Order: sequence, then structure tokens, then C-alpha cells
Amino acid sequence: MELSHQLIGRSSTKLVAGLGKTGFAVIDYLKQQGFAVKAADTRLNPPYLEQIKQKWPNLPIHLGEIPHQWCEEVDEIIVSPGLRSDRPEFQHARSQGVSVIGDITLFLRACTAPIIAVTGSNGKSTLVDMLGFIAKRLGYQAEVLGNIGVPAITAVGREFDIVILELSSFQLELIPALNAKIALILNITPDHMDRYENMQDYWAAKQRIFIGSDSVVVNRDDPLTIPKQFAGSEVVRFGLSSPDTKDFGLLTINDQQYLALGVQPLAPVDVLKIKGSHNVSNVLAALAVAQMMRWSLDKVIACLPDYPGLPHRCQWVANVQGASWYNDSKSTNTGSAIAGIMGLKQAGRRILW
Ligand code: UMA
Ligand code: ADP
Repeated sequence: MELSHQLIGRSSTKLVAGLGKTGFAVIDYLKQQGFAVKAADTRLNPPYLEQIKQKWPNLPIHLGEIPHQWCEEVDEIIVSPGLRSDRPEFQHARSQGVSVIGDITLFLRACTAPIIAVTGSNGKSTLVDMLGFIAKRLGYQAEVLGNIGVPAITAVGREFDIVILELSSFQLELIPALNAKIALILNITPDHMDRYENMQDYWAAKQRIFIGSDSVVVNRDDPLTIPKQFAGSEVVRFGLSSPDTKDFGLLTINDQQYLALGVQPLAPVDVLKIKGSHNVSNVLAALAVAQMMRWSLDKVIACLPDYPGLPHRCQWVANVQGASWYNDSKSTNTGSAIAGIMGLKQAGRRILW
């Protein structure tokens, strides 16, 4: 389905706050739409400054603390995910009737394709990448967008039939209603505690993914992934234990572990290239999504052994003198570090971390 270009308030001025990857993509989109744009960043030398100056030499730019005046003289501010949207200048703008949104809200205004939305503390990128891999193998035109590193707004104008959207808690904070076809929180462990008061606040931001969603996937190993409110139609669960009738999980048959739907074994876990029980959990989540999308499970199972995983995530590098080496440099919080160590643990195996 094609994304429509909504030309809302062509003559109005937008302020893009944050001149990183997101800010650059948002300015590009807004300029293409014919809006007057101003840009600001609290840093004196933000990463995309030179590209922005080169592409739009006359664009007004403010660097350093953003003045209240800059925020009140526009009709809308698009705040990059790395910037807190409760900063005083944005609060002031709100009090003056200025709308303060994020890049995803801008994207949602133009997106008519169904969205599979994924958040969580760890494994988001692996899951969305895997879902993109599967969807493309099954012949769907799928776009993998968002926090994985592709600002969603860059997809507007392209043709596709499904969006697989990775969302951070920062992005979710600014989304009023995502209305996803399927929404899921993969897991919740402490992260970004410099941005949130406590785990409750972090969890509440993640929970926003469920607003307006048709169906949800729940990790039954992690109660924090259950929607606190859900008015949609379907819930499918996954977890590493043996599953209930309609859930995904693991069955042990003749000492071998199988991915399973209810009592039905689907494929031995050993066929997967990506290793560790945390990755098995990611695969089970993908199967739950596939089931809800009514994708052929036989076809999905057939392509799973080919999924290579993403670099730097428990990525096998080499075997040297009997020792396996893994690169897990994308492990940036305690939850993922524990998952990496515990996930690769086997009887008789010694791990040097
Ligand atoms: N910053 C300032 N002043 C500003 C604007 C930004 O100091 O005025 C700082 C922020 O505090 C942050 C950094 O600059 O430390 C980058 O912020 P940004 O919003 O400009 O980031 P982008 O380059 O646009 O990248 C963002 C996501 N970054 C963050 O949320 C911090 C990228 O996720 C994402 O891939 C990209 O948009 C495309 O959607 C990165 C990330 O680390 C990979 N995300 C966190 C995570 O995964 O845990 C949430
Ligand atoms: P995210 O996008 O959420 O940061 P990634 O897929 O990039 O997640 O993986 C980041 C780190 O988390 C890597 O070290 C990876 O091995 C680990 N990881 C992947 N899946 C999970 C999971 N389900 N639970 C815990 N850690 C995980």
C-alpha cells in the first residue's frame, strides 16, 4: 500500500529539534512537503550540521540551549528521540498552544500500511530484522523501520504492504495512539535509567505501544510485557517453557528441544543459526507474530534456519583451539549481558566474558 502525503498546513512553520539522523530525515521530509522549517540542537556541533547546511543553506538553525521564543513562534515542534520532550522550552511551547510531536507521529500521519510494532529492553532489532527477513522470503514488500537505525519518515513515498517498526521508549513517549495491527513488548529489564525516574516510568512508556492495537503478542516469561489495558481481539503468547494449546514454546522430545505450537513440534532448535536461549525466545516471538499475520507457518519454519542474525549480537566469530569466540558488543545493559552469558551456557562449558 502506498503512503499518502498529507499536506497539512503547508504555509505553517515547523521547528525540528535535534540535528542527528532523525532530525535530518524529518527536515528532508518537511521541506519536500513544502513547509517552512527551522532547526535547533542543544549541542554546538551536532552530527548532521554540515549535511543540513549544505543541502539547505538558508535554513535557520539555532545551536545551544533552545530559546523559548524559537519554540513559541512555530505551530509544531518535532522532537528527536534523544531529546527529552519535557524540557522547559517544550513545556512552554505547549502552554502557548504549540503541538509537540515526535518523528513517529509525523510518520503515522502518512502511513496507511499495517504496522507490526516491536519494543522491549533487548532483542528489538534482532526481532524486527528477523521478521523483515521472513516477510520478504514469503514474498511480502516489507519495510523494517525505526529505532533499528532507519528513521521511519524516510519510507514515505515508497510502496510496500507492511511496516515492521522498532520503537524505543523515547519514541513511544510521544505517540498518542499507534493503532498497530500487532504490538508487542519483547521483554523488560532496567535500561535508560538516566532518562526515567524509575522502572514504573520506563514500563509506562513501553506500554504505550499497545494503544489502539488490534492484536498483541505477550512473553509469558515476563509479566511486564502484558498490556495493562487492551481492547483488541487476539492475544498469542510465547515463552521458553512447554506451551499451552494455542501458544508457542519449547518441547523436549528424546532429549532434543523443539520449537512448538501447543503440542505440535515445529522444528528442532538446533537448526537455528542464532544461538542462545534469548535468541530462541526471539524466534518464538517471531512465530507468534507470523501466526497472527496468518503467514504460512510451514514456510516460516522453512526459512528460519537461513536467518543469519545481526552483527555484534552474540555473533559467532571463530573457533580457536577449542574455544568459541562471540562478539556481543551491542550488549549495552545488564539484561542483555546476563542473557548473553546465560544463553550460551551449557553443561561443562566455561565462559570467559
Ligand atoms: N542530543 C542532544 N541535543 C539535541 C539532540 C540530541 O544532546 O538537541 C543528544 C541526545 O541526548 C542523544 C544523541 O544526541 O544522546 C542522539 O539523539 P538523536 O535524537 O539526535 O538521535 P538520532 O541520531 O536521531 O538517532 C535516533 C535514535 N537515537 C536515540 O534515541 C538516542 C537511534 O537509536 C535510532 O536508530 C534513530 O533515531 C533512527 O530512528 C539509537 C539508540 O541508541 C540506536 N536508541 C536507544 C536504544 O536502542 O536503546 C533508545
Ligand atoms: P535492541 O534493539 O533491543 O538493543 P538487539 O537485537 O540489538 O536489541 O540486541 C542487543 C543485545 O541484546 C545483544 O547483546 C543481544 O545478544 C541481546 N539480546 C537479544 N535478544 C535478547 C533477548 N530476547 N533478551 C535479552 N537479551 C537479548
